[in-house]
Amino acid sequence: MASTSIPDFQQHLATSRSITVLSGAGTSAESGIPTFRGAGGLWRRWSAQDLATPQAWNRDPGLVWEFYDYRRQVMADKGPNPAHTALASLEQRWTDADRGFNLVTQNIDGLHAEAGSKNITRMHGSLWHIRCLDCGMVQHNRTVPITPAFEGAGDPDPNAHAKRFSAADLPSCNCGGTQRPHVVWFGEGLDPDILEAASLAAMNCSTFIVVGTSAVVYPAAGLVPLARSNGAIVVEVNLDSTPATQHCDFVFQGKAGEILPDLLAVDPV
Ligand code: BJW
Ligand code: ZN
Repeated sequence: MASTSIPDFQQHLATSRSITVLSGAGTSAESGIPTFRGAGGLWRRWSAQDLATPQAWNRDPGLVWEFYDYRRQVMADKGPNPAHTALASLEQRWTDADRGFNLVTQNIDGLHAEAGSKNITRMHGSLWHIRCLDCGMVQHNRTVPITPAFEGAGDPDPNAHAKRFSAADLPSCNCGGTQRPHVVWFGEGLDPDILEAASLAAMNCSTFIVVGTSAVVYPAAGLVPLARSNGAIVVEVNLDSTPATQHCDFVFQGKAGEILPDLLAVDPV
C-alpha cells in the first residue's frame, strides 16, 4: 500500500541524489490544454489514437495537418502553470547542489521549457517543430496557421464543413519535400538516443516522480517499473489511479498544479 504522507515523502526527497520526472498531458491540463484521454480529448469525432498515426497521415495528410494546426492554435497562447514552475524550481535547486535532475516528458507543448526546465528529454517530439519527409530536416516553426490554406480551418465541431486539402496546401521544405509534425505517432519507433536517455534517467535516479500521465502508452509507461526495479522511490501525482500506481511508494491524488508546489518545496540536504 503506497503512502500518502507528504512529510515522509519530503524527508526522502531532501536526501535524494538524483531525481527523474516523467510527465504527461495532465501536467498541462491546468494551463487549459485538453488531455488525450480526458474530456476535450476528441477533435471532431476523432481521438489522438485515430489521427496520431502513420495510417491516418497516409490516408489524408491534410486532415492530420488540420488536427495539428488546430492544436497549435489552442496551445499558441497557453503558458506554464504552477506544476511546470514547481518542477523547474526543483531542477534549479538540485542542479545548484550538484545533484542529478532529468525531466522526461511525453508532452509536445513546450511548456516545461517555457517554465525554465533545462534538462528535458522529449519522448514524443514537439508540436513546434516540423520535419521534411524527403531530406529529414527538422525546423522550429510557430506559424499558425501552418500555411495560408489553413486560415479559418480546424473547427472542432463534428458538424463543421470539412475542407479537403491538396498536397500544395501542406507545408513544404526548401528541398521541395512535404513537411509533417515532428511528433511520434502510434506505431512509430522513438528516436533510439532519446529512448536511451529516458531509460538511463529512469534506471539511475533515486526518486522517480510520475505526474499527469495515464501511463498506458509505451515505452513511456515502462519507465515506471524500470525505475522501481532499479531501486528508485516512485511517487505518482495524478487525479486518478493509473497502471503506474501499483509501482508507487507514494501516491498523491489531485491536481498537479495544486499538489506539486507544496510537495516539492524541499531543499536538498
Ligand atoms: C491530471 C490532471 C491534473 C488530468 N493534475 N493529473 C507495449 C504494450 C502494448 C502496446 C505497445 C507496447 N509497446 C508499444 C506499443 C504500441 C503503442 C502503445 O503504447 N499503445 C498503447 C496505447 C496500448 N506505442 C507506440 O506505438 C510507440 N511506439 C513504439 O513503441 O514503437 C515500437 C512499437 C510499435 C508498435 C508495437 C510495438 C512496438 C509510440 C507512442 C507514441 C505516442 N504518441 C502520442 C501522440 C504524440 C503526438 C501528439 O500529441 O499528437 O503521445 S499518443 C498520446 O498519448 C501522446 C501522449 O504523449 C501519450 C500519453 O498520454 P498522456 O500524457 O498519459 O495523457 P492522457 O490523456 O492519457 O492522461 C492524462 C492523465 O493526466 C490522466 O491520468 C489524468 O487523470 C491526469 N490528469 N488532469 C494531475 N490537473
Ligand atoms: Zn527537405
